Amino acid sequence: MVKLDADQLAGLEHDLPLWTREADAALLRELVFADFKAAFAFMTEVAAVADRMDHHPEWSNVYNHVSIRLTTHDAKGLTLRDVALAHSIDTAAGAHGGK
Ligand code: H2B
Repeated sequence: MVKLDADQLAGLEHDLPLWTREADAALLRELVFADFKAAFAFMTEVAAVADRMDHHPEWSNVYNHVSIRLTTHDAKGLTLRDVALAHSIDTAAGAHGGK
């Protein structure tokens, strides 16, 4: 897996506006749901997608709040796998009322 180049990194702002970036290392998103059940349903859906992709988020959950960090461990930075997973997460978040 190849790390994103400077142009690709710059394009993320437009492509994934709900995510912030830790330099070339990671994408970050904080989500809030109606309650714990909604947050966990979201996480369950993302877990299935992530496992199919063999690409897994770093995340934590406190009640209705989910913090997510995406990075590619093998590449020691951001790759297109993180971008693909971020898009899937945005879709799942929308479906579960995450803000
Ligand atoms: N997830 C992430 N985020 N980065 C990786 O490099 C990675 C992964 N590698 N999930 C996969 C699993 C690897 O460990 C297995 C053996 O394919």
